[in-house]
Amino acid sequence: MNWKQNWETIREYDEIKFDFFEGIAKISINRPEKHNAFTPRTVIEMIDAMNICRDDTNIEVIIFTGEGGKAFCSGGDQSVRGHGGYVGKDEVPRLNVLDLQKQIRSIPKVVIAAVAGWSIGGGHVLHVVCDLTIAAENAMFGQTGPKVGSFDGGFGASYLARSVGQKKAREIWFLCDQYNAQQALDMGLVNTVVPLEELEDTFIEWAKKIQEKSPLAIRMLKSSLMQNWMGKRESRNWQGIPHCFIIYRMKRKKEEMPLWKNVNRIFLNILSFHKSLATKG
Ligand code: 2NE
Repeated sequence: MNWKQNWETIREYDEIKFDFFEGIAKISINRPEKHNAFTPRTVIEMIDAMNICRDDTNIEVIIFTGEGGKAFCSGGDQSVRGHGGYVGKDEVPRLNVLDLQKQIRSIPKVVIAAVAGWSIGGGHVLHVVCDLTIAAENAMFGQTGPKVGSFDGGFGASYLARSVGQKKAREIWFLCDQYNAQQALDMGLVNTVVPLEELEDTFIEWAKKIQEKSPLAIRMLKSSLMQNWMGKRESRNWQGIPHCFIIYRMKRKKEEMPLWKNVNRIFLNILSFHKSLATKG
């Protein structure tokens, strides 16, 4: 499967592609010969690309995908599993895929998984933690961890259960069955299913719809939806730090979209009203 748009390379990597098109960044695992299984290097590269996405104000929406059209990602590369875990070329046994998952959850921009072919094991968890999933008709989903003596007890279990319910999540993990795109749609695992040749058009169309909206409203909503899912203590951290920072920034640097200036002003007025009540009380 070749991409149709004229994507411009943001940075060259060994195991991923990192491209840009009209405000959209595309992070694509580039190991089609292994169904895009990830090694420690792949994860390091994806984390680096995500850091760039966070800081670059030209990047508004992020797409996670895989090269080749036959796999989104088949999880951890089993051929580099050693005694201490997954071992990279630097011989350090670690994978750090949880760091990447946390980054996807916390980045204040929408992350869309565009899934063609296999989304399996740790590759399945990657799409689960993305904000939205667009599946091509050839997509196949499932967990395989228990078959290879592995599991994801973090987002891979708890957030999956939030998405599809406890019974279904247990079925997915305990039976290690595979589900096609329609089954995934029926259980609420993905947002939509499209023909493979329409996958890129669809994720660009969805990204454009998001780009038209207030970035402040979108980032606040992403953060709020996360809090609905997190424990109270963790949630307070999320609520306080990024929101205060955003408001500070908005005060200093006027929001670029004129339409939303008023929304920000109203929001700040409400905050100062609450503050004045607290002072009076
Ligand atoms: C994905 C699946 C079901 C596809 O099957 P099929 O028959 O369409 O393809 P095939 O022939 O199995 O795969 C094509 C090539 O890709 C390699 C295969 O070994 C094969 O290579 P060659 O024989 O042609 O040289 N390949 C595929 N997946 C790979 C992988 N994960 N690591 C290394 N090489 C891989 C089928 O390929 C499959 O079941 N793959 C294994 C899925 C798996 O077990 N993933 C790891 C789960 S654990 C995990 O990801 C994890 C975790 O549990 C916790 C934390 C972090 C990660």
